[in-house]
Amino acid sequence: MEPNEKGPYVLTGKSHIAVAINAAAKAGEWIKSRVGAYGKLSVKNSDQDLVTETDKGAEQMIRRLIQTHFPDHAILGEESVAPGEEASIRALAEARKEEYLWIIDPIDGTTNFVHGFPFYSVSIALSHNGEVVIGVIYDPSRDEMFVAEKGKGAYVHGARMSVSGEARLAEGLIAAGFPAEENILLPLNLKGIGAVAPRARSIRAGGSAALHLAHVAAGRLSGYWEVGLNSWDVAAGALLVKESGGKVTDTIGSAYQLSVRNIVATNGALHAELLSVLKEAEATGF
Ligand code: 2AM
Ligand code: CA
Repeated sequence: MEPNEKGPYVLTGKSHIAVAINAAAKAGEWIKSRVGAYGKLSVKNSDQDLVTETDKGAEQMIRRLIQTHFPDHAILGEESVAPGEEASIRALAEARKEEYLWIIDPIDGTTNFVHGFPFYSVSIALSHNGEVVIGVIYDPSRDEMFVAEKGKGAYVHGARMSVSGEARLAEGLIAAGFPAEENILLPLNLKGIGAVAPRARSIRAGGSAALHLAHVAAGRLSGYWEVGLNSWDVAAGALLVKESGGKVTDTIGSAYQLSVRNIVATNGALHAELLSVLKEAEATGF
């Protein structure tokens, strides 16, 4: 290389993706060791909206690991934002102006974690100028690390993932959610479930948005939708699905971006059909 053609100089450079994987693995192992011993349990908005000392400890662990390597990057983590929809929207609106923003859900599926039901995950995304470029989701119960980098595909255990091939809802295994907020969000999602269940092959609701998205990416679910989520529930999973060849929009079909709270992620083939059933049922949340 000629002296005037030098690439960027990186001192002890550890890649973004390596740091994300390392943080998810370390936090996930620790979280798993705390099942049944999660520390103090508190409620946030309602009796259904839980947080434990383990959620907070895991977020601190992930923050420290990221800050060690990238002290200039901004970090948005679920447990550092006040509870409630308005606070979440405000926190994201401020944070998304940052060039590099890490978006963390230390435990996605806290209710499952508290009960010892093995369906929870660590979700870590990195956005660059508002676009997700790295998504990592770790499932400690199955020791599965789902990894995606924009433009480079998505992988689980080093194997390339691709979405499933079912072309019709009638052949699809579709996941949904039962949100903690019971006045608006729970009834809306129940309305959607009522409409989709008779048309799909079957419905599942595992209780972790991030893991649902990882399973759509891996071709184990045909699709997933849920109304009323936050950026940290879906940022990493949205990239996993896209890089596996799937489609991610909001519930009225607009392209995914960080502020999307009502998400639809599918194998692409049955996306339009799922959107139209939700629309017909008036279950889009718009
Ligand atoms: P959590 O465990 O990180 O809270 C289940 O329906 C999904 O909704 C989970 O991914 C869960 O993530 C998320 N969730 C639970 N309570 C929520 C709330 N009050 N607002 C938004 N998402 C919530
Ligand atoms: Ca969480």
